Amino acid sequence: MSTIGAGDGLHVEAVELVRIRIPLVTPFRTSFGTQTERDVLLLRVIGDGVEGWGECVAFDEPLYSSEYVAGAHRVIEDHLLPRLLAQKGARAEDIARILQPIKGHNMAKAAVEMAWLDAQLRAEGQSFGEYLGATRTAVDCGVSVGIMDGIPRLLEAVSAYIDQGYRRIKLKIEPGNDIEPVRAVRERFPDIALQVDANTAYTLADAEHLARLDEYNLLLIEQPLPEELLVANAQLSKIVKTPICLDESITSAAVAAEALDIKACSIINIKAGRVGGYLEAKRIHDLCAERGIAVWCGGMLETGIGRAANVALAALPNFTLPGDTSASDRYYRQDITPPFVLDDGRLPVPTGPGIGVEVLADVLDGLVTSRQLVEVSR
Ligand code: OSB
Ligand code: MG
Repeated sequence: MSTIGAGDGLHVEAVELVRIRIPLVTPFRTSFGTQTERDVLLLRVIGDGVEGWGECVAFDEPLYSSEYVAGAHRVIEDHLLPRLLAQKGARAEDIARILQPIKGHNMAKAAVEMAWLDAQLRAEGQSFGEYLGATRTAVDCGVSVGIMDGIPRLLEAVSAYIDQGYRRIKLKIEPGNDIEPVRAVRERFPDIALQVDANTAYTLADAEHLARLDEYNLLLIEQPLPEELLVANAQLSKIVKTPICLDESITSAAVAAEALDIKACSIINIKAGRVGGYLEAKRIHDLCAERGIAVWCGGMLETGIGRAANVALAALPNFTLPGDTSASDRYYRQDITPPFVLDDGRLPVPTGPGIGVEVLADVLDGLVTSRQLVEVSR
């Protein structure tokens, strides 16, 4: 291993891996499964008189992508931290390069980079938003609505979110639960900003069926096809008029550039976890801004830790569509940070150093399922 960036970064004394179990306020059903709680891996980096937090967005099962929380935990412990801690004093900006020999595991890498970046920015007194280049003090918020048992319940849920002020509604769809729910929501709410997310549940053979969504004036169709199939998305967008937005498929700025080159999509959902960190997320934002492609900030049912960073990212200028950056109470009765509260359909961008929110130790303690301290030898 080479010695990169030795000396000018954070002097880490210890890293704690904290696992928590936190129940969702309501089950969240997508085309890939139903979530009723989150098993979240948090990283706490301690050094230079500060502590930094990172949140890993991987779920307990590899259903959204191939990563899952126990695997992320292992790869962080066995492969990522040893490489990173061998480079004394790495800066957050060096981490992607240091970890580049490790294939894949973007969510694990993103969690590590986030913790280092939070600690580094706290030590330097700068907020995530300021560091990333935020140009807004609050961000427009949408909400992702799971697949419901029947149209009446769906309309009730959508109506409640609209009453709370959400500026855009996203409906999760799957084969057999697509045209009818969209038609019902559009009929009841003719003017709302509405979009759908299939989480890879269709094939190109469904193109004509998906084209039936064109009459409902949707902002976009998110990830209709399997994640690896960029060319198929390009073909689909010739048949379906509604813009195709990619989520799962976009795993890096390089993949984003290729997807745009072949017109696989015309909008991108950016999730820092999926692309290996907030720095790569910013690169995708910048690339899309140059090419005139709108982006929006996705979500992975984050706690207040990940939410704080997401809201900062969503404050960058080319995040022109409302994000899945919903208020804390859409997910959790009691979050592990002070809650993010919707104000006129927006969330405020934290201004304090680092992610700008503090973890509520008492709440955290009540949710912990395991803690593991990795001490750094000097
Ligand atoms: O595909 O965007 C997705 C939640 C979990 C996994 C994948 C997705 C989602 C959401 C909700 O749609 C995002 C959120 O509100 O955090
Ligand atoms: Mg999605």
